[in-house]
Amino acid sequence: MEARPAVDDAALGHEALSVLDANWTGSATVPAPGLYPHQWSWDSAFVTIGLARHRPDRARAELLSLLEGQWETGMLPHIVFHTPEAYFPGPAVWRSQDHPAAPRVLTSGLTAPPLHGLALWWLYRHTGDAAFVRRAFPALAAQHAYLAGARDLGGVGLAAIVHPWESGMDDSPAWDDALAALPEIRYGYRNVDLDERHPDSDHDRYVWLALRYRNAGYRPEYLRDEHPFAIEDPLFNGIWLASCQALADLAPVAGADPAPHAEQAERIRHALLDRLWDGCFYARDLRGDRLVRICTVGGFGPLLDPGLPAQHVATAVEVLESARFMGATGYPVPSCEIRAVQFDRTRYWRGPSWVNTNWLLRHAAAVHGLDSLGHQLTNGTLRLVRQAGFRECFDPFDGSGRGCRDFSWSAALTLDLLA
Ligand code: 9WN
Repeated sequence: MEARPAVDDAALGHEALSVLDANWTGSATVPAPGLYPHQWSWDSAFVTIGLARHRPDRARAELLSLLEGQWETGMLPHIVFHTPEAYFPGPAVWRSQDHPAAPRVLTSGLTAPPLHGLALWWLYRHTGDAAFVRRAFPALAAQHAYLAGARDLGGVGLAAIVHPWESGMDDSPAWDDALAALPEIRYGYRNVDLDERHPDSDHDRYVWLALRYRNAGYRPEYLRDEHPFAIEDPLFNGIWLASCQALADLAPVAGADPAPHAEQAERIRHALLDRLWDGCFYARDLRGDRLVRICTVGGFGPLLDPGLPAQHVATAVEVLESARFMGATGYPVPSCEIRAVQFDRTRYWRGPSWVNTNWLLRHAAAVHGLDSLGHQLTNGTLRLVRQAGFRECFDPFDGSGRGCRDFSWSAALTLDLLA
């Protein structure tokens, strides 16, 4: 485990801001230098949240620059390519410029967890900037309308992800079976970028799925009728619900009607409980028509909902604090339950702890007044970054850093945790 000199709160905050300054390109914050040289959607929402108190101007600019990538359909893409920096899968894969609804800036054709409503709410809470709310609100309402229209593939009020990349938890074991059910694909090349990021994952199928969707013109009808990967994920939908509630709260500031946003949140809550709950929240594979019975950190996403019934909160928190998750590791929160055969403490979303999911759960703890859980999450996360730096993720047992260094959301959310 790497040893770092002891850092006090002020020094840690200062380091976090330096990382974010270094990762700021002049128009957006890249998730990490080198490895992720463009603007990623939910990363930007986390950066907005982290900068809200410290650099509100940059937080606003971050969100606006992401919104430049929004399609006329309302879809907010998972990557916006502001520069020609090499990255795979880049613009040549997505070909957004061929789509009539795409913006001028090049983007991917997939979306990402819709955290932006919550980020806007966070920014308003810390700045009171009503003019900015009025400016950004319509775009986020359109994003939600896109999800409710084009992505409710199960027809019950949840948004389906159509690619593992849309989940933000790319190689989570929750997608293994759905990926294994796809035809075997051999493009006959190895992609250096993807190999470095995920040495053992099934990249050919990832790329095949993306190309199928692109070749179908990114049409919602194709997603509904033909696309072979469609999953209702509790983290994606828990985040969406929180953002719907955020828009309901912000609607009066924006001069809009809160009712449709509050109703959307209700619909998501009922569907989460009806479709994804069975002792904890699981993902549902719409193509295999079954619950994916592996409990991952994503299963705690619905805790972001202040309206989640008390007995569901209590049961989910019991699982979270048990020896399946935080109760067994020295650090919060492993990305997959440790008793699962797929658990691997070294591989991205198959075991390691992440600052962003820790932060989301810490927010959820605050929403439900769970102070001791909130303190554990805050202190455990700060211990990770104090010891190992702003790494992409961390070994949940010994706290050592994994993935890339100087990772933006690790720095941004540390700023928030220190406040
Ligand atoms: C693919 C940028 C992104 C995050 C995701 C994380 C990882 C990319 C990858 O990096 O995804 O989009 O190469 O695996 O899983 O959550 O947004 O930081």
